[in-house]
Amino acid sequence: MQTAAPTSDAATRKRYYDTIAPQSLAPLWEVLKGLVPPEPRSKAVPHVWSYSKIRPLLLEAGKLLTAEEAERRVLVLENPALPGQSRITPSMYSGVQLVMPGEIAPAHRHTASALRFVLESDGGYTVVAGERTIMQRGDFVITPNGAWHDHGQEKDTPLIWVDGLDLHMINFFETGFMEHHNEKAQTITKKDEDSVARYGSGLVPMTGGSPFGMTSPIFNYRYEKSRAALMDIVGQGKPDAHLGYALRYANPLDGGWAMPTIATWLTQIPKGFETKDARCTDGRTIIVVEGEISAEIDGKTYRMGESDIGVIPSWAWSRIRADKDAIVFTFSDRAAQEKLGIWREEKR
Ligand code: 1HN
Repeated sequence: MQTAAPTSDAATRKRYYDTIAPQSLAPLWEVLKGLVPPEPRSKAVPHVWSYSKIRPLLLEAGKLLTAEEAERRVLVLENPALPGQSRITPSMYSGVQLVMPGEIAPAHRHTASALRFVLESDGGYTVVAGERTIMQRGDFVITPNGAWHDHGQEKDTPLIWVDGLDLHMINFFETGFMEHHNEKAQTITKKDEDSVARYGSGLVPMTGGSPFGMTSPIFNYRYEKSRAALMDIVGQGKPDAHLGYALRYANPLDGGWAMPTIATWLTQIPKGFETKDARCTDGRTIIVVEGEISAEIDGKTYRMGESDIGVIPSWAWSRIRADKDAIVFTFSDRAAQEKLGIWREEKR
């Protein structure tokens, strides 16, 4: 077969590109390789934030402005490769939020779904769609898309948690709406633990659908319960080679992920155990709840202790060794990727 000779030189092509540009036209062949890479090349980099560094800086912000002034008093966890974009990974927002004693973070609602993973709380609460839940360390709390939510602290200690939001997915699709409530705190219309009674005991209502569409009707997955379940399976059979002992948070109505876009799970890794190398297309944020781990991400080792937060970008090889018995909470954009049929993983 004969190979076709180039038919034009670079200067001629450049003149052609200049001709078509004013018509809002561009040559695909100049950009095709970048548009369709052979495998994911994340714009994010691995990173670990030490809670002992975050905490005093966050408390300093507590003296700088009120939760009401700020609307949400949060230090954004910015991926070092994506400064100024409020992204921990390209698709996910994350930050560390502080509510000071006596404060209320005012009620609002938006299209983005949010999760809270509680780091410090003595009596802090959030109200979601008229139901109040007291938050404790390790609780995984959901604000479903479109649900009114306000947070408060009536005790005299700071209330601190990690936020994870799908807002870059929402903004990518240009589907975001936001509204402020006309009251600082929404009216509580439900009994405490109403959702737990209806959905959280292996029973669900005989009639009616989910109050939150595709999001779990349980909006506080209490650490006390999750930890007890996890610890009950520890030592029963071998840990998963790539995860350790792992349980995922599930929507009791359909068994799927608790949130439509964000996947969440909890793992226990026994001291001395090291997971095997794996990589997957979801960008993951990990929070050490208990113990100490060494996370090896793309060949670099990061030591992490309690409340430290780490990010593992899409398609980065990683493995975790527990230096002390460890419990790790993870959230990622896997739930959205699975719905689109594009999630992939590779294991060694
Ligand atoms: C939000 O609503 C909260 O409700 C926290 O606590 C962080 C970041 C961006 C947009 C909305 C909250 C947020 C947020």
